[in-house]
Amino acid sequence: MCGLAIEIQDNEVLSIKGDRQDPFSKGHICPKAVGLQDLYKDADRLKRPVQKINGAWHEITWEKAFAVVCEKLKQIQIDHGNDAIGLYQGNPSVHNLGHMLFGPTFAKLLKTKNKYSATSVDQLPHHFVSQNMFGHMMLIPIPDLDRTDFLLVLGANPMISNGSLMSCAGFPARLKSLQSRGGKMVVVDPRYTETAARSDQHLFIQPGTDALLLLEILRTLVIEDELTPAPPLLEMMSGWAKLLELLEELPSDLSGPTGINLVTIKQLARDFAKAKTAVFYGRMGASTQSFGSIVQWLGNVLNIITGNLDRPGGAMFPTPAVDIVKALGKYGTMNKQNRYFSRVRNLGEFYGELPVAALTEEIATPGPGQIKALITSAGNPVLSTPQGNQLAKALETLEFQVAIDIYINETTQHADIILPPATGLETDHYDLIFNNFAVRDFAKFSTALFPKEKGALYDWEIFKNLSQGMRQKPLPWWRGKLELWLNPRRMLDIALRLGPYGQLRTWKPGGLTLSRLMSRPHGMDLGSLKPGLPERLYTKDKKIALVPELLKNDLPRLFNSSFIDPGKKLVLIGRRQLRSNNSWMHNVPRLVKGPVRCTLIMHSKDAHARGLSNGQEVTVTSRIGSVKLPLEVSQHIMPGVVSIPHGWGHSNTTTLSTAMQHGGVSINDLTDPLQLDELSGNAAFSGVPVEVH
Ligand SMILES: Nc1nc2c(c(=O)[nH]1)N[C@H]1C(S)=C(S)[C@@H](COP(=O)(O)OP(=O)(O)OC[C@H]3O[C@@H](n4cnc5c(=O)[nH]c(N)nc54)[C@H](O)[C@@H]3O)O[C@H]1N2
Ligand SMILES: Nc1nc2c(c(=O)[nH]1)N[C@H]1C(S)=C(S)[C@@H](COP(=O)(O)OP(=O)(O)OC[C@H]3O[C@@H](n4cnc5c(=O)[nH]c(N)nc54)[C@H](O)[C@@H]3O)O[C@H]1N2
Ligand SMILES: [Mo]
Repeated sequence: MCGLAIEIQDNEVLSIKGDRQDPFSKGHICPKAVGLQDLYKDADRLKRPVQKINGAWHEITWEKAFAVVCEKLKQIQIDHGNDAIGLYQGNPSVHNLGHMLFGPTFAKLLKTKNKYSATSVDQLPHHFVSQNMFGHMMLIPIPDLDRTDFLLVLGANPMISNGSLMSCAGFPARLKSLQSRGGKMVVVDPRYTETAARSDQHLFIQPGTDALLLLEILRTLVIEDELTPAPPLLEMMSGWAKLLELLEELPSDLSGPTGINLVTIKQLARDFAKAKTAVFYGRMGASTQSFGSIVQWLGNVLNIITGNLDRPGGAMFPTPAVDIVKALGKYGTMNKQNRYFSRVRNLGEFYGELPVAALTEEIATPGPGQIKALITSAGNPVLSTPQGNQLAKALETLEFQVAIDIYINETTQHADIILPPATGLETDHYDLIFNNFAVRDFAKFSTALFPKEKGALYDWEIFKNLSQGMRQKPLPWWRGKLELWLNPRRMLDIALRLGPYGQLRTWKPGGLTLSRLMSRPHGMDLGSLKPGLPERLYTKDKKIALVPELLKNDLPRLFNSSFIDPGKKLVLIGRRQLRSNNSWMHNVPRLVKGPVRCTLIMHSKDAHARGLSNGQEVTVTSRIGSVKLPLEVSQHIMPGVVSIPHGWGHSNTTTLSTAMQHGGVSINDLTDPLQLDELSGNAAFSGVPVEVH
């Protein structure tokens, strides 16, 4: 979403800089954007479909590839039933316009219950909680970063990640302006992160205990300080009495397991409440833990009862040019959860997806409904999902595997056929999804800089062909014609016209169309976030559900949980790095050069107690497996906590020449598929018990 100014000559990139005229990113750029030129030129990137025959890869034509894939998939469904096909969609699928628009049709045609995505190793609790509190799984409150006076960050590292469910295209500058207008940022994180280093206050927290911290904050404000929302706000919610009751009946002092003392927690609560405006922001570390949904719920409650929901400087609902909440409309409100369950472990679905922590067992466990064929698109689950090493083994037992991906990597190397799309600088972009989670309303269309290679296909063209091949019956003639006519630009144009600023919605001259948007290559600023409650709520009674039953009923699991004493045993967390992008940009030399980054960070006290020293190779062992990597002794982590960055572990059987040299190990060879936020099914990566030798 950051504007880029790219200088080119013929087919060569001369320079990539931040676009200062972009009203949203204002010149911000990160190393990944500079790396786009290397992706464009990467000799390891696939341009033609490849098929594995007797262990060796051969280029084949698109016609043959589509024919083989569709024939195989259909045959497997005839032999074993529809659910025998598994589908996993990875992170770039939501950052890719064509994939977003054409992937869903194909997914639906598969008629399988075995659909998975990166959502259940990421933000699933946010959707789950929004569904239950606001009535719509995509109606997610976003920090109004540019106007807030107090930003409370739990489990996020926006100095590195640039904000997530808080798309802000240049967090460092926005933080600077927050602090220069007298605002404060408090960071609660088991590691003294790059963001913590820029904060006004940092608190170490024992991984997985944020829910306890938030309950103590709420008890302080509501019970001790008798905070009561103003009548208009009370009118807008249901469940205030239930909240009072719940907080009154809390077990005494919950602070112990958090490692933060109660006095500090109470002070934090009061600082938050007394700030002119304040906002709780919880992300990966707060979501991918055993109580991820409870944390997101209580964080929302904190924003709501302090009057900070839907007001400038608090948490607000964006109004982007293509409003996914409105576009999904009723679909997003239908409470599609737990309609069916995973075969082996009975994990509930959410909006047609099962938790990806169940994928390995669904492939590896024989019986009716077993996955026999897997399709992955824009994903690398061997490196990104719990017990990835076991998944890799399971993939070898499949009857058929196909990947839509640009690389032969740790996951796609197990495939029979890979269908590679043209991407990056070769493709148009409009951010259909992340404008819905941005701190400012904004629209920008970036046209492809270079044409795709002759004979190459885009993701959307691949999906179009696959959909055609998977249809059991030909479409009625008019649908057929429509399908032929549709492409991402045409679809986006319609969506923009129908959107909140669109020509068809506003009927004003100057209403948004794609051509109007394209005439503004730096993008269009659509203003600060706008209040919109209660109208925007999708709950039946048009009120915020402050204490949804499902969440309240999950509290006993929290209270009965046996927490590890802070500092007593070692627990593992992950981390993100500025020059990494999950698992897939490590083939870009400029993003991997320099000192080894895949290290185990451990507090000096813990290292000393084990007689370990900096740089030494150590073995880290969890219930699932063990990995060896160099130790990095540090003061910048909580004693008792160790950290491995996620996205490494490049195996030398791929064709990623650069990534292989910088291999590292995968944290997900240690993470445990049984450790979940049981309510939503999201993987709980934070706080995996480990031993280090
Ligand atoms: N332990 C631990 N595990 C984690 C995380 C963590 O913090 N800790 N983070 C989790 C999170 S937040 C996420 S989002 C996931 C990410 O996990 P995944 O989505 O499974 O994996 P990525 O590493 O993003 O891999 C993306 C794949 O898409 C391909 N690709 C890139 N561009 C395109 C394109 O335009 N089209 C197509 N078809 N393919 C493309 C790349 O080659 C790569 O193979 O990992 C999760 N796993
Ligand atoms: N450079 C770069 N940017 C990225 C990505 C990338 O790979 N590289 N990935 C993108 C993606 S897919 C996503 S989802 C976003 C994620 O964006 P963020 O959520 O901002 O990124 P993380 O670094 O995963 O932050 C999680 C933080 O939670 C902390 N943490 C771990 N366990 C706990 C816990 O139990 N409690 C608390 N309070 N904190 C905990 C970790 O120490 C870490 O600092 O980043 C996006 N941006
Ligand atoms: Mo993510």
